[in-house]
Amino acid sequence: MKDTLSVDPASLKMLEIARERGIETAWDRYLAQQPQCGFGELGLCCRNCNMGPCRIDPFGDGPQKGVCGATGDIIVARNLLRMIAAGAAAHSDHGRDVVETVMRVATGEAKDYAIKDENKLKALAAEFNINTEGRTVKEIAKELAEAVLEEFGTRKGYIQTVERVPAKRKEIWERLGLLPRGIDREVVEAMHRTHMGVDNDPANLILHGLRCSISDGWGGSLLATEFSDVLFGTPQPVKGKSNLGVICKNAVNILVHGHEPILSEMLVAAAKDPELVAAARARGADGINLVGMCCTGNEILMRHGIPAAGNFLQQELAIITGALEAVVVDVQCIMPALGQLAACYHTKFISTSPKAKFPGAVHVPFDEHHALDTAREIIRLAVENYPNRNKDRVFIPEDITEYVAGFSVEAILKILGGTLNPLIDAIKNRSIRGIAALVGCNNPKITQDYNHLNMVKELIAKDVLVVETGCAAIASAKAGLLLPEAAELAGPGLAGVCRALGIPPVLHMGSCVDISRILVVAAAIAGELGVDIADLPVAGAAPEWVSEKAVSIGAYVVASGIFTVLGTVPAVLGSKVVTELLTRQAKDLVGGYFAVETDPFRAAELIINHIDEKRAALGI
Ligand code: SF4
Ligand code: MSK
Repeated sequence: MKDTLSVDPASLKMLEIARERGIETAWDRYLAQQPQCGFGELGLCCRNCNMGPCRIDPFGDGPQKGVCGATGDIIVARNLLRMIAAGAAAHSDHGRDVVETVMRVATGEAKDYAIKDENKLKALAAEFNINTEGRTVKEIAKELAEAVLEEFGTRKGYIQTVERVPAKRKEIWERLGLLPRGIDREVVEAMHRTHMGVDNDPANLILHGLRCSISDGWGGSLLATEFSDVLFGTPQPVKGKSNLGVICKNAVNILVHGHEPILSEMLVAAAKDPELVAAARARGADGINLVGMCCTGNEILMRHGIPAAGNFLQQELAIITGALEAVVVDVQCIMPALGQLAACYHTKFISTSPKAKFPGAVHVPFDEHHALDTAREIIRLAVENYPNRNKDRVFIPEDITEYVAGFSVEAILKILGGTLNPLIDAIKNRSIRGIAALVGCNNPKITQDYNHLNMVKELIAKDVLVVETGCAAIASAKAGLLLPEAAELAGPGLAGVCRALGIPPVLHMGSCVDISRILVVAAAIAGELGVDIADLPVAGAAPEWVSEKAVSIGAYVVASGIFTVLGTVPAVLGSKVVTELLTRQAKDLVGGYFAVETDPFRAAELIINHIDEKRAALGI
């Protein structure tokens, strides 16, 4: 659907305001980039050394080799591996930061944080063979954090958390040499292999890409999720509100954007500080209103029901409301355009991570040693900025939709009465036809939220339970699909299950790194049935994906045996060899494989056909 930029009414209103005020957004910059580089679109350009840049003519009339002799197949495979490595690095470095915070809690250096989920801490300790008997929580946390930090460069063969996969899956990975030997190691090796003159076999490059991605999905991301739960509590169902209408006309509005809950959790605490609330009131505001964006938004909505102002393409639109006193960011998916845009308003754009500085940002270094004090300082900057708001330039769309989020694995188990059996029975008796995981971003190449929402509606109407994370989940929140009442849109089987359990037909399972929660559920169902993950009536989709993290996610989901449909085209079509590998041969190798389908209705059909095939093979 190309005749409108978004199906989100709030976004459309804000785009109109942007147009009236002559403010550019990602959509304008996307248009200004047209036509985008055809070589880049096909993955056929290389600048991995200074004999280049080189490009391969896809029509066969021009050069077919780079200066070093690399063919299009080699270049496409190397570029894809580098994308996977970058995505895996982003997730896993996020994971490391959370584990390091747990370590600092254990050593008393991060006094503002505490271990909130001791049960999960102990369960993880048992997984890592750490004795918990007669030991304090801090002693256990310290030894566990040490053991887990070792996973990033482990020398013991392969990472511990791979043991969570069903035996059949592990055998496949063992046979293909895909067991990750260390989270950092696979990323480093990806960069080594793609250096000029190292790995020049497309299949060998792609196989390493799968291994590198597994080190993310079953390693760095999984650890990010588990340790966030240990520190901040494991999410349970929580109600909240979404879309740009959550920005309040009369409050000090602070938008928190990025990914790591280490910062956002402290901002949640600091925003309640009575002294700061009083300071806000003294300046004429009703109070302090913290709202989230993208995956930081997901982290705090999952644990606290903090409103989600929007998904990826709404970060600029939130500033254009003219009602944000501050945008506070840490890492990932933060457009560098925000600094210049914030300068058009009174909005302070505050960066906090030493890893992520931005033009036009005020940098307030955030570290775990003085977390709450720094969070207070940030909130104070926003409060003091409130009188600078130009009320004549405020436009806040009224769109607000309620949601229920917080479906961690533990929450799902609790709803089901402690075991997955009711879910498995519902799958067996076809009340639930299968499960589809829809994840990922928004992309200005397609109408915002259109692919997400249409896929979700098609799937639930056909009794497919949808689980979501990231910006996909926020799209559903804004459309009212995360409410139990959305069962009305589901097929009779799924609707019946939703009504019996009081759940929505679309379960919000968290942020990008929380796709590990989906993998854990899939592995547990496979384990219960005594089959491999690839045998399950389960599929994945990234209908509007953007980031390199999404490339790593797609790779580890496929490597885990799950068929995955991409809604925007990856830069691999310049290589028949790589395209065939990903869309056909991967099925024989790892069970999972990719399809690219930009039409959400056809994409849903592909998923339903796949689910039906798997059901038939299982005899259910
Ligand atoms: Fe060109 Fe080869 Fe250097 Fe890439 S590695 S820029 S293809 S010479
Ligand atoms: S924030 S990776 S735009 S989902 Fe996780 Fe959204 Fe995609 Fe970023």
